[in-house]
Amino acid sequence: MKKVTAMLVVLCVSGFASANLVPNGNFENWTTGVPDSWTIGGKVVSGYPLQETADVNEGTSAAEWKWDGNDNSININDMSKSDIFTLVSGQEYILSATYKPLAFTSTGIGETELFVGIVGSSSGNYWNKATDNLKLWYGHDESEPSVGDDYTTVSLTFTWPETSGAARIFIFNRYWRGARLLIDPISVTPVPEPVSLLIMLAGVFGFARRRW
Ligand SMILES: [Ca+2]
Repeated sequence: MKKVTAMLVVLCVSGFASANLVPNGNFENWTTGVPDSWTIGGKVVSGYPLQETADVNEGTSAAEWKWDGNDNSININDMSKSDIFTLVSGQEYILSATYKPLAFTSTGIGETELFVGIVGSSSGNYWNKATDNLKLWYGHDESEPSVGDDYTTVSLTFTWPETSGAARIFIFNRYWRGARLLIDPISVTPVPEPVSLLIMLAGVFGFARRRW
């Protein structure tokens, strides 16, 4: 019984921790070659992202992205973005992205960066300062993964500073031309408070006592 209870706790905690709020953030669902719940825009090359089913990090699909220019001068609302999800004011979250560089073309401009960030409904047309520094790939002169490396996860913890409501993930390219990478997945997960974790665990133990 102890073994079963321990298994239940592990399952429950891991299930809670993996509750990704980003719609189709794991890129598992596609319709006619387009990832569900994503609007593709900005300098993404026509036809991308592609569904990748052989080289995946989790599940059965990843998304292969390619850019042909710099998104710096483009209105953020025209860039690639997820469908909306809800964030709660004052709640702590983890923003995470797992990616794998496939190709790189130096622009000679200097640092090459791909950003993943969040924009809320009350923030208007600007990058949210709480999450704007999740850079997927800096380029050759940084100690970041480069072509040939396996999937790498980068993440940051933030507290949502805006009013509770709708938010979107934006993917933003800066100084990054002709480069390709796989992303699988992008996630936003709430950080469980110790109290709610204890209540959850107590519920699991109570359930185990009744059942066995
Ligand atoms: Ca996936």
